[in-house]
Amino acid sequence: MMRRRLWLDAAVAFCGACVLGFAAHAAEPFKIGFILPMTGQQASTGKQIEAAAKLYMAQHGATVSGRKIELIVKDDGGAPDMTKRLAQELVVNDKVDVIAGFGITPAAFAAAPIATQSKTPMVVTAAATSAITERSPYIVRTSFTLPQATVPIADWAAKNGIKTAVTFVADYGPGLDAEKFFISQFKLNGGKVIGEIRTPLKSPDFAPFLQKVADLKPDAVFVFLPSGQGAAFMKQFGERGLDKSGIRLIATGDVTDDDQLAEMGDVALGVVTSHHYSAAHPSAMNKKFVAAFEAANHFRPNFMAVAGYDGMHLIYSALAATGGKGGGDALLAAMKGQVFESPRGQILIDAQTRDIVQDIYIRKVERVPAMGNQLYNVEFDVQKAVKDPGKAK
Ligand code: VNL
Repeated sequence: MMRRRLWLDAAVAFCGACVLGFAAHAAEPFKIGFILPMTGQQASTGKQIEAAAKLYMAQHGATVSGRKIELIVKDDGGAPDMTKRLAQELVVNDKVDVIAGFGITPAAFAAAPIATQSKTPMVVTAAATSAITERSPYIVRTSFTLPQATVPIADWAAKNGIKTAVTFVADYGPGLDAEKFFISQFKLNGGKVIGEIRTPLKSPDFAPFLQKVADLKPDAVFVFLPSGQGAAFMKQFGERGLDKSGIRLIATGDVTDDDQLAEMGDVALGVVTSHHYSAAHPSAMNKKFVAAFEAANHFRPNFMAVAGYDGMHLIYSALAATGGKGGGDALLAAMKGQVFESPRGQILIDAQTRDIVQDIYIRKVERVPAMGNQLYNVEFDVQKAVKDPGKAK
């Protein structure tokens, strides 16, 4: 009896040490450093992604495998020098386990060398130039690529009586990707591109460029502009009477962005776009996501929000796969090849390219009586499991 007591006491004492040791380990938080444009021209992208990351944490808890999750959000104002400095500070001073966000391509490019040098996984939840994932072996993307979103609308256009087109893109990485892949796919389908227009990224005045479109009289104008510029574009398109000119407007879904679509008004009706996410995507998971997001934020989630939400999922499940230990290389290995259901549909992180493989939908802007008679991108066709065509070259 006595001996058993002793053993028991010893076991309890030993286990107590165990728990203490574990507690010390568990007390160390797992830090995720988001770098986002919270101010400036791309501020809506920062607002959407931050809101989505917080929603994910509220729904899934702030602890993974005994590690407390700490979210740090830094504002780079969309300025790449600032992005680089913040990435350095987050890695060196804050000792974050993952960096994430990156609202525009130049910001993602600026942070890539820091990810490589420090072996820190870098989850890109916005920027969408194809080449980004090639800038560091530590980059993983949950947003999309412009070639991926563009090829399906070039197919749709050619099959729907559009024979001539003018391209109209923001003059930097993603716009040049959209232009290149629209032209090659549209030509492959027998179409003819009769004009190529590029608009400045910073504070563009679309009027002179729209005049050029009117003069060229194509069957359609294909547009890519980054999230946040769609409403201004659509307003000027309408003011110049282009919506009644017989020139069809087609675009990637960045233009009929859910963040601004409700305010665009009737000028947006009937615009056909291709993209990976619509707030009106009719899955059960998306309906729950949109309802929870709107209840928490009082605005509609857009494609940036979904990429932020899925970026958090990717990080949570990678951390769980390492049993809470983390570590740059182990996390990265656990992110590669992940397949999961997103509010947009099923997605895959391609283990070879670390880029996202996803369905691309063809959608048309309509008023939806069942959703408060508001404007939505209503999906009517899909290309399944589209890999980034930019990687094939
Ligand atoms: C980019 C691409 C930015 C698509 C976007 O919105 C967008 C980019 C800010 O790669 O810079 O819709």
